[in-house]
Amino acid sequence: MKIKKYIIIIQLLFVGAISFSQNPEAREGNPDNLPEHEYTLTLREEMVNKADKEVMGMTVNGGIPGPTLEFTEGEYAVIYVKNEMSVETSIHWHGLILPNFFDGVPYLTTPPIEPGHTQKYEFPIKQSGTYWYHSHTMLQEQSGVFGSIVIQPKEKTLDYDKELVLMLSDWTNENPHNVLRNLKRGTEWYSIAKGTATPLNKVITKGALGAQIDFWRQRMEGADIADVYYPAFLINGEEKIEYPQFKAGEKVRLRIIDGSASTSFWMTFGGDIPTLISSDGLDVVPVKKNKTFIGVAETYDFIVEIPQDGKIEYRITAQDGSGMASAFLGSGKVLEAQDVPRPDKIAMMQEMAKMKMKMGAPALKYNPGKDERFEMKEKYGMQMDGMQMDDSKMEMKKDTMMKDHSKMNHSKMEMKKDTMMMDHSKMAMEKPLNKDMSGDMKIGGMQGMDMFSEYNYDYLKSPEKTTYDKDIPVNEILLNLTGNMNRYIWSMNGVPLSETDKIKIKGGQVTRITLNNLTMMHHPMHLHGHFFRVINENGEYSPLKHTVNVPPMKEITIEFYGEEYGDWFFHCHILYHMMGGMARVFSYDTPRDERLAEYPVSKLVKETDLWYSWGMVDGASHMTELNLVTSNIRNQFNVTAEYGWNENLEAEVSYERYLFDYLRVFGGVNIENEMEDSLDELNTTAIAGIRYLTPYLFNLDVRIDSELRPQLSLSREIMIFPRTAVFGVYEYQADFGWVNDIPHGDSFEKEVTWSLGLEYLLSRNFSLMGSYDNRFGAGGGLSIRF
Ligand SMILES: [Cu+2]
Repeated sequence: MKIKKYIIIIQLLFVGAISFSQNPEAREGNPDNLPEHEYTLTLREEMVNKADKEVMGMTVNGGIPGPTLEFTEGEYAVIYVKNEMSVETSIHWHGLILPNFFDGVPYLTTPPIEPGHTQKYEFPIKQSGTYWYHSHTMLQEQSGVFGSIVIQPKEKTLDYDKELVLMLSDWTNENPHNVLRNLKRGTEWYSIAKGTATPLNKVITKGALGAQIDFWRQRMEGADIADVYYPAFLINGEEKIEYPQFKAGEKVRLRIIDGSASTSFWMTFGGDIPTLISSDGLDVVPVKKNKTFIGVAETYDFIVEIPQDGKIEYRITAQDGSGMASAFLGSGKVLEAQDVPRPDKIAMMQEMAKMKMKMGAPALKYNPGKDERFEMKEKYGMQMDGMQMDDSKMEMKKDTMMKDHSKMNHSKMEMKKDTMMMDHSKMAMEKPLNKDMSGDMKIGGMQGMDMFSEYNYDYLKSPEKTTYDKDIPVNEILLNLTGNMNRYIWSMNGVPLSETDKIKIKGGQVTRITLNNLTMMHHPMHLHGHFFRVINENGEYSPLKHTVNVPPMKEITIEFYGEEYGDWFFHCHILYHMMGGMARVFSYDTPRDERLAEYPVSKLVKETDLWYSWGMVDGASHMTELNLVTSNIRNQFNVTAEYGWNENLEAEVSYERYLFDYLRVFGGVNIENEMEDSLDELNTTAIAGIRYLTPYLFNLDVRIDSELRPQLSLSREIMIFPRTAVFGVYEYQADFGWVNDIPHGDSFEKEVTWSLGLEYLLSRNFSLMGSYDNRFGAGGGLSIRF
């Protein structure tokens, strides 16, 4: 019923969009004199105590999370946002259908809020449900700028007594900008701190060396689930929180919002199985469901009944098993929520290797202007070859599958859904069944295909049909989700936001987007200002959502009817992925709002291509070394200097340009001592060459210097034990006497340099190291990262 209303409203809006598209301002204000509901949000930088530490956070009205904004459908929201911080900010109203100008993406739709300024947002409330707000300025949401929005329907349709907002979040004691810098430099520290690192000894113990080598061949370290280390996960700002006010027999509507910067959770409930009633603010066909996944920025509403004999534990477990938080509803003895086991990353890697997944789709293409979306989809991801099978094996296969599913699920219904999901997932099943039945297929392959089926959305069914009229033209868009863990660049179709134009969409059309995830990570994709259908097994009753989680190596199709105007942001809601470039602007190609004249969208785009700098100093008994790197998406500057106490020196400054993920060209200057163990003569040469990350993750450097001496070097680092890495460098330089005089009788001179060492990570910034270098000898000391 409500959805029908909603569709009528947006259809009216569409008519409005046509008549007013030349003047968006005409669509704003409160011409119908709706009852106004006013709030003021004050943003401050202040010390907060979370995870047992006082650190600087960003609060809304003094808290993290900020206050709940409560409205009733049909009201007119007037919200003043006061920026008392030292940096500019913004607020986005996540999931609300509102005039483009108030969507709150700075420089795209809305001016940023300068320090000391107050911005007024105003819009009619046209929907009901559970939503939220957060800063859309860089990583401020991670620091605490978020809160919930609850909109009551005009007439209550669901039966419950009380309600409670549960705002989920992840908390770091680090400055979020520093977190991103650490991700860019590729330190292993976060996975060590989380206890999710998979060093070589663990891989070998589990018999997964073959899979590991297969991953390395594709330039992947392993199956990764989450990147950032968080000392705490929070529910309404606490790791454990009690709600004793609920009495036995009361039905409580839980409004759950994942306001995390980068953490998705498994939610489990103690006591009776709760009823899921709504997703992303909109009602769904009620379904009894306990263990439920919530992706970053999604919202789910459940109704629980407080038991006679205890309190319900509502638990969130971080997707990678690195932590949890609980809320308790009611009083008395605890009815514990089910444990969610930590995912086995090594087993995942083994499964993926068996599935012959083709990884390593470029996050950064050589020519971003060239349309290679379809080639990319064909070439990477799930491979069809070698996945055929004969009939008898197929039977056995199905059997195994069924058994596996019944183990996992509790009802025949769910089992059916999972099987359906496999059909949807575009992979092996259909093709071998319909076509060539010869060949073989490994059992593991099939089990592997199941790996991410627990993330399907088939339990979400809209109470009303959500299909569009068949006569409406459809615009198909393919977006491969791409990423590079080594450099922490995230993109779509191999093109980060900074290297692309807006994607044009049209009013009066259905835009159908295929999201094809070619990475090892989940991406919760959010479209501003629209609800889209997430096509699932419910067909015409597929649910409407504003955020959809796309699991690794899976494909999901969404579609929406264009009835807006202006530009709308579409991005991964893992903030660090968005800031790494996984974002697009969908544009109705209507005139830009004049109020944005001073706020070019290029500023927003540049924020996804910032320069990050890091460095390292080693002080050891045989040598000292300095490394400095400054890098953005395409460019990098490097300074390295090694000095042996035995008076050997090599220093180098270089600039490199990334042609694509793995290949860069570079030029620079190198200084070396001429004679061994003597600094009397230093030789300065210009250098130029290429650097390439090879399959199996070796860094290859091929160069020539101004004395026309070619040189080749290879280096590699491998985590062999928890916290312990081995590293090696081999360098071969030849001199054919093209410039230099070489001793009579020789046709060339060679110089071989090599070193081999061990590093033990003490903390994020400190390591113990020991190495042998054929120039400097053996020794040990301390490494400091900064
Ligand atoms: Cu992402």
